[in-house]
Amino acid sequence: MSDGVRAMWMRGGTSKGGYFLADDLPADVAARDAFLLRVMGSPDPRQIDGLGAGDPLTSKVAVVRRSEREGIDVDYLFLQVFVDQAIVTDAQNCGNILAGVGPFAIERGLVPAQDGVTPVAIFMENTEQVAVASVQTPRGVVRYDGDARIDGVPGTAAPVPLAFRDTAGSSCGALLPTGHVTDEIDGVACTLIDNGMPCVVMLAEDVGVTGYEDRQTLDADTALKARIEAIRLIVGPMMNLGDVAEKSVPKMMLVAPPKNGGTITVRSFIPHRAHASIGVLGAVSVATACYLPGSPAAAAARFSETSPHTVSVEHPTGETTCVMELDDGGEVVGAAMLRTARKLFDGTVFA
Ligand code: NQM
Repeated sequence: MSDGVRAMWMRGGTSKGGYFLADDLPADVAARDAFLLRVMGSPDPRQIDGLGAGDPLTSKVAVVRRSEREGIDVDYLFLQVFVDQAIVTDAQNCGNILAGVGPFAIERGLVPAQDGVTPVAIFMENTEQVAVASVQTPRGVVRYDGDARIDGVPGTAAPVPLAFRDTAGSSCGALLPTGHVTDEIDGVACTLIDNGMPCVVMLAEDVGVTGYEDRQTLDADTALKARIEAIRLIVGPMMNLGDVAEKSVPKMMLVAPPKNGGTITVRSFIPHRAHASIGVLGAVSVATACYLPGSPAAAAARFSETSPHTVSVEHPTGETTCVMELDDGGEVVGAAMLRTARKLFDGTVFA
């Protein structure tokens, strides 16, 4: 396709990508994916011929449409465009890119802005679940600047709180798809969990690292990567995800006790690159694992006595706070997170 397509580029949380109206993209999935590969410049480790920036965290797409569902404003389909393979997948959701969906939907006229804060109810097509984003709209205009700070992003911006409910089993059919809190895989105690994002949670020390390494060190550790990829390939079918060789899930989460006053430390692989921080729903899934007695995450977690429902997840560039909602039986039923988003450009992209 040589004709341009209307697109908005946005930072959503600690990720970045293209936001499209569904009607502006080819309806045929193969044509859409071919177009998006060209736009991002994939496959190529540098994505030099596109906008992708050579990192899975900046090679992301949101496809948004007005919703016809009761009580829902917009439907959001997340697409991960692989960097060095010609793959576009809808097999995972993304809570960071989600942070830009509300502002984008208002800017495109899909949701009327209120004076103050506009709640946007978003149906996440990948996992068929709902999130509510609260977008700052003083005098009916989306506001991007503000005082909210999230680690992994320089400076401050307008807050975009995200609320999730009932995300358990988003892709795996159950919070614990094997029915166990812990499964031993290749000699490593793992929790196979899905509270919005399929994740494999294990103690970092069980795979020979501390859990406090930086992203570059982890990315250079080919022996570690081979070890956790072997575990990932085994657990794919156990998590009802099938053969995951060419899928971006499950995410691999190496946990350790907190070092900076948080609840837990996480180094995540998504799945072949170390994450610069942590994914939103990935953090919610790890936070949920902290409440499962006997799990590796529970062993590493140090809960605050005064705020037992707050899980501060320490990651390579700071921390992410999840505010968890538990029922009377101590089960996690909801979570909220603070994100920010910023419009970077609005225009026409060519493939
Ligand atoms: O877990 C990266 C990100 C994500 C996903 C990834 C995310 C989430 O940081 O909800 O946000 O896990 O591939 O954007």
